[in-house]
Amino acid sequence: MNKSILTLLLFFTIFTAVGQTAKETKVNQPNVIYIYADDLGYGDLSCYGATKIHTPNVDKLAAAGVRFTNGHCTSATCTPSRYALMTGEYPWRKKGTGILPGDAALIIPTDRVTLPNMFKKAGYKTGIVGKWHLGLGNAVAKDWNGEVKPGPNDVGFDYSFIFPATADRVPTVFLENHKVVALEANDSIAVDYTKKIGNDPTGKEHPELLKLKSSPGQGHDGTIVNGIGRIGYMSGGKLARWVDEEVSSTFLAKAEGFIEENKNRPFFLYFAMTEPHVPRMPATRFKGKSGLGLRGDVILQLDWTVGEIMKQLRYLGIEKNTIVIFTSDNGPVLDDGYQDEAVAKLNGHTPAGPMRGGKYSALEGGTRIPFIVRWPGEIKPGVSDALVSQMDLLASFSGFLKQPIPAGNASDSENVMDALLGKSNQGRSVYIEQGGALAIVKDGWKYITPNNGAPYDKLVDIETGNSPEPQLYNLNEDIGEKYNLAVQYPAKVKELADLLESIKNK
Ligand code: NG6
Ligand code: CA
Repeated sequence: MNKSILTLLLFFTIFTAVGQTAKETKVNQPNVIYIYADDLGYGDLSCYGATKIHTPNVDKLAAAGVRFTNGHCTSATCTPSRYALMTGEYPWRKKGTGILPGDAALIIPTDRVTLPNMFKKAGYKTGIVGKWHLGLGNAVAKDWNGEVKPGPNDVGFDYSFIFPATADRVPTVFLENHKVVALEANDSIAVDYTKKIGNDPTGKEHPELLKLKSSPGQGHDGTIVNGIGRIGYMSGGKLARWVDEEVSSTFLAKAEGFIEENKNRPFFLYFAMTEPHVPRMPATRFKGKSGLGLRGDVILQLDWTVGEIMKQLRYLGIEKNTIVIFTSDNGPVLDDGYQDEAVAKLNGHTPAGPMRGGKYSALEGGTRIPFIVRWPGEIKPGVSDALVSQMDLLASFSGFLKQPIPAGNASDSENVMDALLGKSNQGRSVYIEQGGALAIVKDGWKYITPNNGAPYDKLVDIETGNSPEPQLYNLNEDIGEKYNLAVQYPAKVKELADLLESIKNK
């Protein structure tokens, strides 16, 4: 064999080996897209039994993946659930993890293992597009006109395109990699949650200017932006303010941009949608389409958006190599502060499905939400009743990607990867749910700690699960938590109360 043939052979061998590694890496490092709905209930999707609304795109995800009937967020509101998703820790262990105002400081530690920095360490490109609601900067007082940090890019995201808090809270602007998008130099932004600033009319002073009226007694009467009263006050940044009807398509475009840019390497995308959180302001083409009012319309918008992402994955040829997880940050609510006819046009729809309670509640409707995992070729489609939590994604993917978690980090997160991939019916065995009160679930038994909070939240028309008496439910037989068995089973109550205490003190 002469020299040049040898060189050629050698080159060919190396080339093939490299090719194989690349392919192997792909199988071992699938892309992960985590789609997070905001306030979507267990019963809000047709694949979870809804008959008054049709969500064909999410249904397709479910039909091709595992649909969990016992999937959970940690908490019945947004910030704590997102805190747990990021850190792998129960949010109630840390003070200040309740619903944050739009000017709050960052509550995720920058020196700890997080879901995105774990992916990053494993070689992934990481991005977040959508609702953040975990605070920005080091303090409440901050300059919104420079780089607003620390923020998502300091806790593990290579790329971020977010809004700071909720769609109903100021500042109503997007930040891309910590900078307010489209901010003009001569129109600086200021934000205040204690008093009115600037000259913009507020909902309180000028209700006649509102295109969406706030519900009596539910605030939302601060600065008016785009005809909608917000929580909090802002001035300046006129060009930077979003138009609610365009928020969803803006997020979609940014998510698609991130996927396109990273299609050739493993990526993790946290796509935090704003639907169906208030204010519900769908794009024109979805208005009136659901027959259930604006809340139904934005669920159709959400479903369509999920379909667009799936279409892009197919188009790019990375569908098989991408795990898509779809879930929600807390249970459903109808009237959450605006007169948007969510109640009047409900038409028999049951947002929490068979569950009692909803957003803000320690009852199952608060934290049992849609949870779907899809990975074509790797996951056998089916329905699973394994108990899984969003908080478990950190330990599960760390195990899967062989990224050990240093002690003292993500200590409440459990590796339930086999359950997530539908290979096992065994999820976690014990779980703590956070409404106003804490509740603990084990072997289908649920104990809600006694407390003196109001049993019913009149403003949002939701049972909170609060009671001065201990509550014990057998979820296996009574998913609707109708029969309190605490008096019949005192030993069970004690066992669960003790277990809860020991987990709290761990
Ligand atoms: C509540 C708001 C509600 C919503 C919620 C946060 C009032 C009366 N209600 O305080 O409208 O913004 O906070 O929702 O202000 S979450 O999904 O982000 O947790
Ligand atoms: Ca929410």
